[in-house]
Amino acid sequence: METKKTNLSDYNPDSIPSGKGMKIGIVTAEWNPQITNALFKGAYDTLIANNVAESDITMIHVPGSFELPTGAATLLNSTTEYDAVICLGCVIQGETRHFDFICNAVSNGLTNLSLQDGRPVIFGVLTTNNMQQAIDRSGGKHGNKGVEAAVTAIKMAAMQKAILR
Ligand code: RBF
Repeated sequence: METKKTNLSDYNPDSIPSGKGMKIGIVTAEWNPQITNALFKGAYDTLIANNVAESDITMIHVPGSFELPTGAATLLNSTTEYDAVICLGCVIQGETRHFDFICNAVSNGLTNLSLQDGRPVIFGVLTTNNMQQAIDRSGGKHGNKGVEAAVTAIKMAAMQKAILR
């Protein structure tokens, strides 16, 4: 069990189930693309490293983090039976109150969607004070939140497969 996380990319490969046969959707926001592309790479590589087949991963883009819940809902409502959807975004605190509105909307939206649908919708969104903090958490000194999001998706999908199917 994790009690303290020092690096977002740290996980024990032996402690997570195989992703073989899992269908995973990834929704990536286009705002702050240098960060969200790095989050995507972290998530994608982690899924592949844990036996999720390339053909079982679907990636879509949405304009900003605010649209992540709608992007995730679109995948969950499609004919493909996803086992989990990972949402990746980066919201950086600015001069306006947009930061709070966007962060609240996306966290509530993803939580509500996951509870309504029943399947895991993973919050892979960086909410930082500045660009440096985002760089540090998208493959920099604090690891990559995309890696953490992919590990969470596999763990949650495996938990549901064990109990529901
Ligand atoms: N989207 C993000 O994913 N990250 C941001 O840091 C971000 N900042 C924004 C700041 C302002 C002033 C505005 C207007 C939008 C921002 N968005 C951001 C985009 C937002 O998520 C959404 O795509 C748009 O508001 C839709 O028009």
